[in-house]
Amino acid sequence: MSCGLGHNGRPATKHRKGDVVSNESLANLLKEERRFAPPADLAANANVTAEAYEQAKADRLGFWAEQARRLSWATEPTETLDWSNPPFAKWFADGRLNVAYNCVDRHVEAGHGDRVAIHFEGEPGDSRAITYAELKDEVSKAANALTELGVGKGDRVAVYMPMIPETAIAMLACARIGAAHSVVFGGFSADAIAKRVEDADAKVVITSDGGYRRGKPSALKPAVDEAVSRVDSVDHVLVVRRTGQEVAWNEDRDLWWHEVVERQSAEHTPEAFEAEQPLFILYTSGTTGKPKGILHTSGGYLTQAAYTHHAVFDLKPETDVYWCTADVGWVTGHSYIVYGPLANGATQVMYEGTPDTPHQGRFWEIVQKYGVTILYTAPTAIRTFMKWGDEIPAKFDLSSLRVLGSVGEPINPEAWVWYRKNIGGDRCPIVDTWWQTETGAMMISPLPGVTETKPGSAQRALPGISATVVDDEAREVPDGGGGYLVLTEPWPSMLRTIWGDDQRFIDTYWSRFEGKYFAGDGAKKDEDGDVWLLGRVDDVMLVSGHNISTTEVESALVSHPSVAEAAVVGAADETTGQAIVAFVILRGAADQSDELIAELRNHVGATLGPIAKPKRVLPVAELPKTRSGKIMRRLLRDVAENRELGDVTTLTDSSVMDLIQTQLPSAS
Ligand code: 6R9
Repeated sequence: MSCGLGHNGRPATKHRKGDVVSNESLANLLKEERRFAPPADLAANANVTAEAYEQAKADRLGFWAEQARRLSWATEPTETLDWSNPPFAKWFADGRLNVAYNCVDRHVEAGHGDRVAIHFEGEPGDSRAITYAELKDEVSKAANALTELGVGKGDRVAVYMPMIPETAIAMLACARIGAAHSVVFGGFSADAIAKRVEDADAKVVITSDGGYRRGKPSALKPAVDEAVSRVDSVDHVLVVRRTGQEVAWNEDRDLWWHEVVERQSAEHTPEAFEAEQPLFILYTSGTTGKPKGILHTSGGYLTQAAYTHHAVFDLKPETDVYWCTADVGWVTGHSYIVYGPLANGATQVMYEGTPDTPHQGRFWEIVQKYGVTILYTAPTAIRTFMKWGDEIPAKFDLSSLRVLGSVGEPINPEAWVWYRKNIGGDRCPIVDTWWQTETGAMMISPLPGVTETKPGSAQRALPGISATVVDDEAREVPDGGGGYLVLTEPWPSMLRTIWGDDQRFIDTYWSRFEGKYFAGDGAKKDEDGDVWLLGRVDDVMLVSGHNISTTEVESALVSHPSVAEAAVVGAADETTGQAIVAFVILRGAADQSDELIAELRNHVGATLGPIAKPKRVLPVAELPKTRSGKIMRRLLRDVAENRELGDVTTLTDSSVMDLIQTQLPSAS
């Protein structure tokens, strides 16, 4: 029977971890027919209409030059893009601006000083509203404090913080004085901090005593103490008091934020820097080896962060209450908590804690309390809410919501539909936004007032962005084909390099397909030309010569009523090259029987075709995830192949792997 899979007619080619897979299109399996038109009232008043695509197509650089005018420049740029030395781009190179001024001061000058910038909600229930005028004072004081500590233009500052307003203030203070921040996820180990501080050669680390997680204070400073003891570059550690827990103190090095920052003047004149002034470094772990310090600069980055936040969320700063549930330590927090929303003068919610503290309705209670209108979260969270049950969000008033966003992984169609129905009241459009740390801002996404959406597809490159899908020989695939996602033109918020390693920047992103940026994701185009993301190419499975996407098999599993979450990997197999091994979290009531396992295998076979039927289905209680909620399939592959586990330092909770291993029948 035909199951929609291509076959290269040869035995399975060797497939090693990290290889770019084979010479055949990625599988194109899942059929999704549901469609949702944009709500008429939203479409009628949308910030961006279909015309934007036309305008950007006719004159891409002119389009971006126009978007750059959303910002306030001390010197307006006359050049848009300098691509004379690819892949090293310069955007708006002769323009000068101050990023913090754009995110804070200009809103106060425009008469919006009383508008709330941040509604902070602490996990224990404490809350704080910070207006733009107050934010300006706080950022100015922190900028003065950093200057006093000897930090200046071109220096690096590491930030290791919980989700509290001081984190955004610290980032903006760095931007204000031209220092680059390097935010390290609060929760990474001392070793991970040390590597990042050392690589960036940071002078100062900003941290806190701790933050609240799962109902108790969780310490942060001890990890910084240990990390800093191993590196030479750090002169000072500035410590915010959040939990009041006891901390070790080094008199020569440590300073309390409330002592040093609070006594500063709230006056600080922002200096204008060139558009290509480094704004931040953010490390991505990559699959192997040393973390890559992704470098972003100022003018182009802020232009695209602000434009996409305006266009994709249809933000109306006077009336919307926006909430992005990401951690600031992830790029999503940089672009869509700090820079995009604040550049646009948004009012937003910032929440410190976890979604199940003190109860599983916490997110919905927050939506109700603040009247959140735009919610941006991740598929991992949505699947968790599905697992907890429809009755939990149903207890809260979610009628204020009008746009829902998703980011971080492909969203399974079933999770998409659940999100729309149970959170969005069947009325809110969902924007599934594809982008990366490296792209700096959203690249592929529906527009809420324009696009007829399809569950599971990020659909179309945003205005001004050029993306496509190519085969192994860099040829664009026709509609209906699959292959590799590439970006074919430079974009304003693109990474400028890997910090300290230009060659690695070229090798990693620009060498696979000449003249194109290789994103590392598999993708397909449907018959309408819309893009579907299929997961990381490193994770693609090769079974008897067929390339099979992890995403599609996982989505098929999640579409079964007994499965809450699934992660599939290809494990070495003597007969088929790789065999599909599925790890599944069953829904509350589901009984873990041999019959159910057989039913799940058959369900995948029936949905996608027999070749995609998992060889093994292993029920587990948890899946290994990064702090941004991505499943770490390589660790599951290690389990499935009976290997010692690789690097677990970027896991949220490393005990998950012990749990999985002890639960499994011998994995041979
Ligand atoms: C923003 C962010 C980037 C990788 C990316 C892709 C996956 C993110 C996605 C998505 C499908 C989406 N990804 N958004 N896949 N649909 N809407 O997540 O950055 O942490 O660097 O990860 O995440 O695989 O290549 P980052």
